[in-house]
Amino acid sequence: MHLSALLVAGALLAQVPPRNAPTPAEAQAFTRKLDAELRRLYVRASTAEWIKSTYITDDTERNAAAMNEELMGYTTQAIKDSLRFKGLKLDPETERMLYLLRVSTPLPAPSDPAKRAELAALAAKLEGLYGKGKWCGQGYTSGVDAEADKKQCKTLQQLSDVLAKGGTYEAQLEAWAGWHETSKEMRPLYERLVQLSNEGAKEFGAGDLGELWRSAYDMSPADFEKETDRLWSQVKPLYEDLHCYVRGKLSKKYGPEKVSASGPLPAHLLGNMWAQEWPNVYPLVEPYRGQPSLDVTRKLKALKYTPQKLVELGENFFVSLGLDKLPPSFWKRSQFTKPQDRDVVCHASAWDVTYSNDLRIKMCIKIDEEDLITVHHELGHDYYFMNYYTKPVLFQAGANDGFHEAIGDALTLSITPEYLKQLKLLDQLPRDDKGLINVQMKDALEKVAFLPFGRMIDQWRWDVFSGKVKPAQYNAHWWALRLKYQGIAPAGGARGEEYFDPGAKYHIPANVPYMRYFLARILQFQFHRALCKAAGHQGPLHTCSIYGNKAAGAKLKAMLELGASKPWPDALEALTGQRQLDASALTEYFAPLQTWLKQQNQGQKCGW
Ligand code: X8Z
Ligand code: ZN
Repeated sequence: MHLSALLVAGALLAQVPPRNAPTPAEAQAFTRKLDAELRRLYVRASTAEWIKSTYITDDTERNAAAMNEELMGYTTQAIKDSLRFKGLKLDPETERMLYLLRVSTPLPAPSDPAKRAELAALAAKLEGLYGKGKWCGQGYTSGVDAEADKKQCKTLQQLSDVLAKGGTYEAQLEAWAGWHETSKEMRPLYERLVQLSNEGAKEFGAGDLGELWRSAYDMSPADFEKETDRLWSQVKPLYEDLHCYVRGKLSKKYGPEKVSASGPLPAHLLGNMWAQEWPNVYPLVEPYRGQPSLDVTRKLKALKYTPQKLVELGENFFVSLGLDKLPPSFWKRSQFTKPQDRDVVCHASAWDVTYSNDLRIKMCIKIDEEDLITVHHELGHDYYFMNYYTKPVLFQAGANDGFHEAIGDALTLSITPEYLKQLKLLDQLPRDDKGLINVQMKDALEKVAFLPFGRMIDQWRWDVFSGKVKPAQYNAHWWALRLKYQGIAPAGGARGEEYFDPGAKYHIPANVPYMRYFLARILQFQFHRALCKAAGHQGPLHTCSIYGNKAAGAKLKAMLELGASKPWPDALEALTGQRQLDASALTEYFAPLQTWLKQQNQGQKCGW
């Protein structure tokens, strides 16, 4: 045949698709069916998950694993089927659903049914181990009377209380070390989870699970990693200033032989099991004595706040912005307090169990300032759910997962001393610049101290999933990153590989990706700045409260309603006018404190 005739035939072939070639219409039909099937499976899985988390037994664990197994099997197959539509010109909605399908699960399963079942069982078991975790100490267990032993054993809450109160160096070390005993038995299970979920990730077309997780941000995995580094470098100087100042105070209290004036901070002395947020050391580091008290916890207790009342206070904030009240079912179905008669997962979470405004929170609420903040955080999730539940299930998610974590937190930035005084949770307002520095110090201990922790957790997992770090280096690498990012080290020298310290943090055994919290710590200030602008706020950012402002509420609602239907830069732009993540709102907010810290640290050799 003549060459030009061949070309013509080729061109004709290109125009007329082969009979079974996929079409855009088929892709649309595929996503419609996908939505219906996923909805059915999500509801079953999350119902079983709710029951398991509020009542941990072998039976509820097995039941939840079975439901997850089914969902995982369906997802793996659906992703494979969807590959038929790759390269086709699709409408944006269909295209986005197929994209979201691929990144919808943090735990991708291999298609081998036996491996899938094993992975589902492992995941349920690991979270259960964390939820049931107790430290029984040496000499605590009789081994005869299980009930009596249980009473002697200490829960995470009890051990955390020891750290929060900040007793002796030794008492805190004992509580810290005790909790870090509980995760030892997770190690072999976690190792297997890494193997199996990595196999799953490869079947999803990713190099490893870390890469799949980094694919969920509307940019390449490599670009996302660069973004997290860029953001960290924006806030690192502020963290180092805070670290330096706090170290000086700790060194003074415990002595330079226990806390060196130039080295890392001992991991057990920051008032928190993971040294992730430090507000509990506020009394130790308070910049100025003699200013009005900022002790909200004392007031909450004095005013006889109940868990229910704390949640109502949170709801009231959202309602003040013009958002709806929570549905009556929320109040019936939520778990606010720890049941006495059974093991539950106390780590706070928010749910829409049936993807239809079936909102709940699950917490073991304590009456203190920490949980006042956490209640707002969880309600932020529920208000996101409330505003997008009519969408296809794959769009029932945050613009990215960092957005979801940032909503409630952004509102807590409006919990100013003025707002607290209105609620009688503070007697007096800070009087002057000194009072302001006190307030900022307290905020920074929560928000700024968290940043390196938020950045490092998934660095560890990325390195584990990629194989860069082998099981024999799990613990060593964990502490290398804790040192690098947080400037924190375990007391008493290196922790060997007989420990599995990552497992002592909920999100590792529960397999919840963590970079979302790092993003959220930054995004919440970006949201706050935009909401304050919408509210017409004038003056420094740290003086703004959007409480009661309907214009700010309308802006927020417009973003919530999008769910995950658009790439996150679109959602960010709708609220802030910016298409990039930007930590400048955070540094702007803390500008007065940073200036003050620099003065205080003069002459010190900061860093570690
Ligand atoms: O896990 C949570 C929430 C549930 S999404 C309570 N947070 C992270 C943590 O506790 O480690 C909120 C702050 C960071
Ligand atoms: Zn959250």
